Amino acid sequence: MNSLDQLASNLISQAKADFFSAADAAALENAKAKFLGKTGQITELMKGLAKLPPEERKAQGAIINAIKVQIEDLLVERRDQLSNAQMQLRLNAEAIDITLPGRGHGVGGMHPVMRTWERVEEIFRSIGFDVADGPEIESDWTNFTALNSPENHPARSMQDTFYIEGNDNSGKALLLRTHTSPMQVRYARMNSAPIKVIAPGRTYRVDSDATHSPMFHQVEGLWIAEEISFADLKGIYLNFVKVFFETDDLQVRFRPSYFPFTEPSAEIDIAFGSGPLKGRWLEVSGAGQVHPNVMRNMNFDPEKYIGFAFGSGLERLTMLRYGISDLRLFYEGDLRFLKQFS
Ligand code: 2NL
Repeated sequence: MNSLDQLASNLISQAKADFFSAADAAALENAKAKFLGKTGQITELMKGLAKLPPEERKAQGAIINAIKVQIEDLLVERRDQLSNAQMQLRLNAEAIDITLPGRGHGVGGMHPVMRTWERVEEIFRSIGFDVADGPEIESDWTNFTALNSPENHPARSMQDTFYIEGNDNSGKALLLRTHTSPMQVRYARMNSAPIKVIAPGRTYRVDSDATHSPMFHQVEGLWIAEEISFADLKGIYLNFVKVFFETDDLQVRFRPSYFPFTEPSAEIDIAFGSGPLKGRWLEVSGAGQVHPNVMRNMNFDPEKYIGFAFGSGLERLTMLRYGISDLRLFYEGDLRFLKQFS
């Protein structure tokens, strides 16, 4: 064996020992530098070729190159080994037990206020009322003017109503509806008598405390016909609360009140004959005979037709039905509360 062959076999066994004792990728790269780096042994041998006479250079060059290729192969082999080991560690650490049962999908439930909304629709549909749905962004005219709200009424102020920046196509102010009455105005203007409609939906007012939310739900009812009276309205409302609260042991009373859109106006109170709220008069709705100005704005002749209207808060009805004492529970999204209704 000549000296170069000896050197070759030494270098290769040394590289093999160094590479395979390197514990990780960083140690392996250090070991690599010893042989293949700028000042590594192979590189030094290559440099030495320049000093040789041309006839020896070719043969020696080929041998050094062969050593280099073998060392590079060893390097690649160890790199693969280390990265496979690394991968195996990760796979073990991140192992998942595919025999475990799935987590499943939680069953969603309906929000208690939505339950009330659906119940109210169902009850009024069952006695021939239509259900109207419409925009939450309304014009000042349908929300206030058509409903006989005086131009300087406090409800119209920025303090009480959410106004939308900018105007509609005809330059009129836009706002978030403060009640669902504007939908009834739209409905009445599009239909002819007799009219029996409810308008449930979201409404908005600048108001936020323990008993007021800036967004709340309302249901309004409108009944326009030729020969109807407060007695008919009372009958319909009594039927509604009896079905809604699932009891016949219930009284209804109308108490004089004031609204700009009705004349005369009343508050509707109910009293349960049994249960935790027994004997207490509870306000559940505002109501009244639709004001002649409002009848005209809905294109009905107030001399020919009579209109009755009422408005109730869906949150209020829900609280009474389930015995909920704090309005804020509806908007907090706390599952401990919500799950009780699903
Ligand atoms: C309340 C008061 C009320 C109405 C709503 C109404 C609708 C039209 C015409 C006339 Cl289109 N009136 N709605 C009437 C009286 C009272 O609600 O405090 N609700 C919670």
